[in-house]
Amino acid sequence: MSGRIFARHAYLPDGWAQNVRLSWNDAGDLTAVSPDVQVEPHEMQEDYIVPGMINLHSHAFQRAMAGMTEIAGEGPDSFWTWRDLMYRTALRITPEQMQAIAAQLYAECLRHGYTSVCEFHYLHRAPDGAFYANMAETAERVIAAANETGMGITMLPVLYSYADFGETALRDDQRRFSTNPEQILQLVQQLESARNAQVEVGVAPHSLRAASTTQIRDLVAALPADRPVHIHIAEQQKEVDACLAYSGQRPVQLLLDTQNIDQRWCLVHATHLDKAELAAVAASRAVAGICTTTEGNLGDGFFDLPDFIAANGRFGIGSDSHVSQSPIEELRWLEYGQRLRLQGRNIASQLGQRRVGDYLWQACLQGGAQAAGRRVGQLACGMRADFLVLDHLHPNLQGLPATEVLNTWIFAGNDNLVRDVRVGGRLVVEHGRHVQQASIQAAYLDCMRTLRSV
Ligand code: NGQ
Ligand code: ZN
Repeated sequence: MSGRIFARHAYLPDGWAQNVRLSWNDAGDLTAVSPDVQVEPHEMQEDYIVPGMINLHSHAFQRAMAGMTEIAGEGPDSFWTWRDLMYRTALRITPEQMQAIAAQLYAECLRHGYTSVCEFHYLHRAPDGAFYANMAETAERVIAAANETGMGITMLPVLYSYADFGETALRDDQRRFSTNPEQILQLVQQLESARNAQVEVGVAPHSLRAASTTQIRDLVAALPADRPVHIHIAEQQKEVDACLAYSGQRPVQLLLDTQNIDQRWCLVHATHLDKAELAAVAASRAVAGICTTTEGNLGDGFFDLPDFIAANGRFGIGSDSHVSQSPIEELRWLEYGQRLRLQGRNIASQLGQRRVGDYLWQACLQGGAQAAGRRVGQLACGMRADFLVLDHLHPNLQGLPATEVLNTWIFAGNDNLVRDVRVGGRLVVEHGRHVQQASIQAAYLDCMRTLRSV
């Protein structure tokens, strides 16, 4: 439904503007963004409106195990021991559960300020390793959850053919992920009819471990040119070592050498980069997909944010394994990780933007929008009407100059300051609650009861 709203302060591409009217059409696209206008009688009015954030990396099913792997095992725990536990969960999820978990997750993400997600989806097959009668069954379930909750989505069917470098055969517990490039292209084809202003479809070779460089080249070459391509890269030191042993090159080096890396690419994690790789990724205009809370949870290491910013690198944030559903926590950790690592302060900033919160929100909107391949991330004509109304009555925000709003929201306190959320103009969160919260939560709890009972 078309609509409009008046904001005393709205965060536009150039920063805060005053007395802004936002208008959108039936399709959910902004048709006018006009600053310095007079409020009209009976017009809907708000204090602070900001663009919704893009969550550029998600494995929705992992929401069901968040918090369940924080128990020390017999030997030293690591990313790899966590992965074994994650595979156990992955083997049990039914398509119905997939949808219930994704809907709960997306409703939570919306409530915290994400309005788009890039879903790195690899649970394609049934638990016995056979495809479902409908090959796109699980991908369609995730898209249905996005549509149900109002979340904008970029569905990325994942190419997963091998267990490790050198085309090692898949492990038995990876059987649900098994795909080749032809199958991924078939999935993309099948999902074509789901595409609209809310739904885009790209692809994701899982990693250089799980897909060969030839496969990746073939897949990307066969994909329509404007579609996003995401890949996990250099998340763990062990992966870097294995890549060196296999190819003589580090993962990012190998990727840059064998693929045409440009702005359609999102390099997820990109944690372990040497200086040359960092400069090359920045120059490629690809987006680095940083998932701070998951990277912290899994003990990955630090992304070299200051050098990447200095090289004009593009980046965004993702909640990945969903130990957090809040962009605020993601950004706070992103900055605090750097402060702890470097024993300094106010790291994420640039000459033109000294305010860390503003710099991070803006940079991640741009990087996230590019990674999503959708018209999102800014309040401007022709873009999706995806925005957040912040709670101006909260003591942290009441009477606050707009210039302090993002820093205060991101760095002070823990209350959720997102009051209302609109995606494509549609009201999906009102007074802090998702409009379908009760039914979404009931289905999720039902699903969790079943999952926990086994
Ligand atoms: C994933 N997650 O695909 O869910 C991965 C683990 C892997 C993260 N990298 C599996 N955080 O990398 O092999
Ligand atoms: Zn991931």
